[in-house]
Amino acid sequence: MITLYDLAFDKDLRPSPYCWRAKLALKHKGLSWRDEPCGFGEKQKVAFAQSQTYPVVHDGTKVVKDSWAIAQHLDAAYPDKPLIPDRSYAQFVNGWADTAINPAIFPLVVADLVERVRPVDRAYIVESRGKRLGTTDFAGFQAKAREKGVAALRAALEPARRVLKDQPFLSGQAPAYPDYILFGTFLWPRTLSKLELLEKDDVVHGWRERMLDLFDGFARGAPAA
Ligand SMILES: N[C@@H](CCC(=O)N[C@@H](CS)C(=O)NCC(=O)O)C(=O)O
Repeated sequence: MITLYDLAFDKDLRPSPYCWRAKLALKHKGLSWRDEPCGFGEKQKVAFAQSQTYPVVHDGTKVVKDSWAIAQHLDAAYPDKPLIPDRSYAQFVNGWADTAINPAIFPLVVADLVERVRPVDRAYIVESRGKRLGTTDFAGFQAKAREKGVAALRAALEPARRVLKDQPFLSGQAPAYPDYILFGTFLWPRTLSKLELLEKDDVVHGWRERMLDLFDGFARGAPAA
């Protein structure tokens, strides 16, 4: 039995890009799991894993924290349908999404994010994200960020665009972990915000639609703002 500790917002929204990576990786393997929703203030639920963040996976006797480690664990424990056929490529996409794409999206949806946490988590998120941004005027910060930030994000996606001009998925003819990494990143704003990040004629938009269709529309059907 696999248990996934997934970050939960108000109305059971599940925006975490890293938790999405783990859920999509489990789906790719055809594995089912027990869902354990956790708020920001419920870190005691993952204390057994010495984790301060979600996702955490408890698989039999194995406890794994961090989405990258979870993907590697799944490939080691369930070798059918590899998630990471090319480690260097997947690691590059992981680092690119974490350091270039996620930080480009965060300012664009930060007010939507703060608004949608569980009420009990509000004070924590205002303090922690306020410290990160240097202001608690999240609406003002988000509005200003959107003026140039959407175009900047689209420009930052160019490496993916170049791959997706030649093939349907970042991983080739079929999706694998590099696709789940970037797609998880898009599910984060999709879950929290009405803001459209991509133009319809962008090949990245077409790819995102294909990803939304995977696993019988698993991600498409998830609750969103
Ligand atoms: N490197 C970690 C990052 C996980 C992470 O930062 N998760 C966020 C949610 S998106 C979290 O749990 N944050 C807890 C907090 O901010 O208190 C991974 O890949 O799993």
